[in-house]
Amino acid sequence: MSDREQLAAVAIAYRAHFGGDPEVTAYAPGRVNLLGEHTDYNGGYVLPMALNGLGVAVALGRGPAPGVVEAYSGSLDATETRHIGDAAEGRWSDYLLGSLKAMAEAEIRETGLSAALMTTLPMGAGLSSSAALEVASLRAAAGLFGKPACPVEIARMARAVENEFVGMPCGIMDQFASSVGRPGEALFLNTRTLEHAPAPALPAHRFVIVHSGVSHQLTEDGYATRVAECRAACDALGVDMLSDLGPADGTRIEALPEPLNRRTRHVLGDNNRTLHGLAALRAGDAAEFGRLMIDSHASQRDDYQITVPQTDALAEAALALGALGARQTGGGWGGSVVALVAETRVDGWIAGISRGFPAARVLTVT
Ligand code: GAF
Repeated sequence: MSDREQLAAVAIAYRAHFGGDPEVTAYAPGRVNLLGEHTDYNGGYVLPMALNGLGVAVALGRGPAPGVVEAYSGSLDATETRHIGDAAEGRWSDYLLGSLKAMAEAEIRETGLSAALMTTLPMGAGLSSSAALEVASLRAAAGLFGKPACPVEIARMARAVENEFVGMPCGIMDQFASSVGRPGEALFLNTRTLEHAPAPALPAHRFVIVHSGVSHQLTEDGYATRVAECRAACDALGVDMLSDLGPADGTRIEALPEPLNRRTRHVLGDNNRTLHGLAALRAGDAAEFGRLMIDSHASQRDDYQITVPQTDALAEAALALGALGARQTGGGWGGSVVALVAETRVDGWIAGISRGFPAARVLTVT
């Protein structure tokens, strides 16, 4: 579905549920991350790409009552009624409530808000469905109340919603890619300075995204444990962020206790791979980019320990079927694998994956 079709669909869902037209609609895309996993909360580099046709649309109108946010998901056909004073409760409407409140708390207290959402992003696919919901909600609320909506500022606000309201200690990659990225174009981002630049596509090659069928849930413990391990490694090494470390620190890193040595090795390795990946994209070197993806998957599996047997098997089969590179993408513990495939081989490659992995689903080719 195009952005325009998703906006039309959410307006229809709003009308069907609330009985009138929305005052405003907004859309934000999901993302696939091509290189640089778990580097963002360590002040490192990332290389995500906002997705074409996979995202979240939000429709808003005033009412039903002061202080109330009535949230309707047209995708789930479910309603959740929330109050402005509510804390996060582990529900899908947390992302909506937190974002609307961040942009327009005073206005919600005065008039309340009716919100509908429609998503084409499967939850738990590692493609940033929550960031897209936050960014779309912030854009919609900014539009409704005539507030500024600078994309970098929206990304910062969305991350704050996730960190402070939802309670998920993520970095800024997902929200930045959703708010600032252009669908279909890779975006190189320095998460420490927020300097960013679009990266060129690889001629005659495509990225294919395959959902492994194992849905991850980042609010579970694993992600926060990795963030805490990185913090512990920083404390042990006397640095603010792992990206402060350089080649001269190799011996000190290897002397860290398990698993802090592995975690640090992964973060610094993926950080370097992201820089090299940018150079490979700029040079049009698909083979090199593929090698970096392969190394990144191995590092996620062996050092960061965030892959699952299904994504390991998919990444391996992807290569056996002729992909130049393949890796698990996103927060980890399942979700999607992204593979780099020569354009002429994409159809056969997809057929091979579909035969070998009935539980997997090809979500998009970009
Ligand atoms: C999740 C987080 F939300 C991101 O901030 C990032 O850390 C990613 O996992 C791993 O690279 O998507």
